[in-house]
Amino acid sequence: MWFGVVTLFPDMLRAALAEGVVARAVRSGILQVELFNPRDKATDRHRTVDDRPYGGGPGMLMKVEPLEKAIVEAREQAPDGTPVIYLSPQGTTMSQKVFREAIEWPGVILVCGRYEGIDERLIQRQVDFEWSLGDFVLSGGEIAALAAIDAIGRLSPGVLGHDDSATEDSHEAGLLDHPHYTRPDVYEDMPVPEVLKSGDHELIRKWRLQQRLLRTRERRPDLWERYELTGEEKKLLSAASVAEGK
Ligand code: 9D3
Repeated sequence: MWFGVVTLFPDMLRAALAEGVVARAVRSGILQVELFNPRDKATDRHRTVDDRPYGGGPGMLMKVEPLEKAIVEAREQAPDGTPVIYLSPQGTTMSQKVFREAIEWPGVILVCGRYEGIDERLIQRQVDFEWSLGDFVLSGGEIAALAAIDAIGRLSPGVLGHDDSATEDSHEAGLLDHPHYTRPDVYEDMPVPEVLKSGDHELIRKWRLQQRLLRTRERRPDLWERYELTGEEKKLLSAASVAEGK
């Protein structure tokens, strides 16, 4: 998978991509990340990359010409058919579903905005999709681009150790993860649930599944609404209510 990132802060991406499972995949060549800085395309003495908004108001926009030149250079180097994504608060919220579609693409060009954003005509001319990280305010698109590279990268074949650790991820199943425990057996008076030490793998599987169902119902009504319960899962939930005396 090929990633091109258009950013005024390439060092932010270099730093984040220097460590972890995705970094290893970049070093081994499974993933490729190329950085394109609009500042390198600025032609004036101060290498200006911002400009004032028509209509006034506080804040600046990214200057059009250097930004478009950087996007065009990324397009030229990208594999044919690579879409351009603008990271923006107005975009589709990123999700495992969005990323599952993206791994079918030959690559992605991620355009990071700074200041108040980019000129609407550049979106019309150059952008195929807009993606958001969620409903909160960031200072720019770099952190969102890193989130996309990490999430898409780890879905790419060969990036994770064993083949299906990505499809076993909790969000793939539509349920949250169960709780996890490691040593010591008793920590600050808090014991590990007995079932996890029973050695009964079927009982452990059932307990974990039950925990995932209870946590999803409690914490994520949005996921719960869409979730289709199997017969076994209905049984595990009613068993939990009985245990609670409800
Ligand atoms: C005047 C209102 N603006 C600032 C409070 C709106 C605004 C402009 C630019 C808000 C954020 C940004 C920069 N954000 C991003 O580039 C961004 C982002 C985000 O802020 N939240 C969630 N996902 C993303 S993806 C890119």
